[in-house]
Amino acid sequence: MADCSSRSKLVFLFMLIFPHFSSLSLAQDGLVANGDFETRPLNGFPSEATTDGTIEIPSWRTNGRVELVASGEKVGGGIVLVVPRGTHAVRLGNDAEISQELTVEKGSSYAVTFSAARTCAQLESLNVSVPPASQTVDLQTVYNVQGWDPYSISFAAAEEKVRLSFTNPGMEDDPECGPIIDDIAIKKLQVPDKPKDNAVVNSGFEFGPWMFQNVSLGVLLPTNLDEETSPVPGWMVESIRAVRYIDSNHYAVPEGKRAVELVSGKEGIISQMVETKPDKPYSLSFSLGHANDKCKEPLAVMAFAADQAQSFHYTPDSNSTFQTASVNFTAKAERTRIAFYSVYYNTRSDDMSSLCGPVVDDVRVWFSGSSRNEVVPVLFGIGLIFWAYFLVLG
Ligand SMILES: *[C@@H]1O[C@H](CO)[C@@H](O)[C@H](O)[C@H]1NC(C)=O
Ligand SMILES: *[C@@H]1O[C@H](CO)[C@@H](O)[C@H](O)[C@H]1NC(C)=O
Ligand SMILES: *[C@@H]1O[C@H](CO)[C@@H](O)[C@H](O)[C@H]1NC(C)=O
Ligand SMILES: *[C@@H]1O[C@H](CO)[C@@H](O)[C@H](O)[C@H]1NC(C)=O
Ligand SMILES: [Ca+2]
Repeated sequence: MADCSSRSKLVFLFMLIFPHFSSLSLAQDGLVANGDFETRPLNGFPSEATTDGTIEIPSWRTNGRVELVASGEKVGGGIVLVVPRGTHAVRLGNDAEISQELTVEKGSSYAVTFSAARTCAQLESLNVSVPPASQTVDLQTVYNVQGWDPYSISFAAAEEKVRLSFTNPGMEDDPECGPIIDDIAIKKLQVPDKPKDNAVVNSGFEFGPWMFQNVSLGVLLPTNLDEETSPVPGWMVESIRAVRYIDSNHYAVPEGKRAVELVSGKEGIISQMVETKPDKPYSLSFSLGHANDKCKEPLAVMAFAADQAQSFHYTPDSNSTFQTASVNFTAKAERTRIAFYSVYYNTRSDDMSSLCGPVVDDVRVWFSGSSRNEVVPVLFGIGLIFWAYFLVLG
């Protein structure tokens, strides 16, 4: 009897604790479960050829032709598969999908970082979705001579449990074609404070997606027109091609630990809508730098603020990797668009094919009118209050 009741107490306790357990196991920043596809399936990796049966990929749900591939493997046309990191990755055939459920904080925004490579077809793309949101990431442009790149997209968590899925929407003739993905990581995005003396949010690009310490390729930010959910809060990528988010571990960064490198010429535009007062004078300033990635000069950016557009060539002082540039403008509305693109299409001087470009960081917009007009009425007001005070006392 005593045994039985203590057991039911235990079960009851367990039931009390368990819901807490599940809400506690929030997705941590970094790789998702088996996000690098290096966890050995129960019946071995396909390359070990121990069985003919279908291979389950631990922690992932699959649909359609999803294959675990190993580095050095070849596909139809003799193309050697590129595996971003480690030994294994997955390849998605036509319409194939992999997905994983994540426990997240409802209402928060998250960035998803993943590495992707296209195989044989030119027009490969990936549909990354966290319902109800989805985004198609174009893999046509190979930004890097290594043949793969990390990308980041973001989503706002509508529920506590969300399903992150990657689909190949392609319909290629060759079933052996289809994108390869690897290193899937997540990071909860913090909302940057609004600085008092600067209208630009996340002005130094310090808030952004997960970056792997030992990956030197930065993270590409593809088209993102939704300023509310951006992997780099506050900033939008308005163009069809990407800009690169870079870190100070591997690149020269003008301020802090992060910045953006404009790698897509006029087709890679990063922008922000900043709060302004109509008809008031403002200044926009920013750091224009070289990423120290063997990018072949000349480097130049076009900077936009309201109706002003001005290009700046990178000509730093001898010892510096960046300089400061500024544009004066008059705001026309409550919100003013500031934007940057690279004037040139640059490549690295060592491999002549990896895309690179000027670095932008530390972007500031401030009211530049004479402050006297603002201060005098305030002082005058304070004076009046003093007068009234003495009059009442007297
Ligand atoms: C991407 O996938 C999601 C979920 O599978 C789907 O709802 C959405 O329509 C797809 N988007 C595109 C552009 O194919
Ligand atoms: C990157 O670092 C992790 C741990 O810090 C290590 O397990 C992994 O092998 C490294 N990858 C490469 C390509 O160096
Ligand atoms: C550049 O750096 C060197 C060594 O750090 C220093 O001696 C030199 O004065 C610097 N030149 C300028 C123009 O700052
Ligand atoms: C911008 O305006 C300020 C005065 O508000 C002036 O000192 C500065 O030289 C101007 N800068 C440019 C680049 O015109
Ligand atoms: Ca920075």
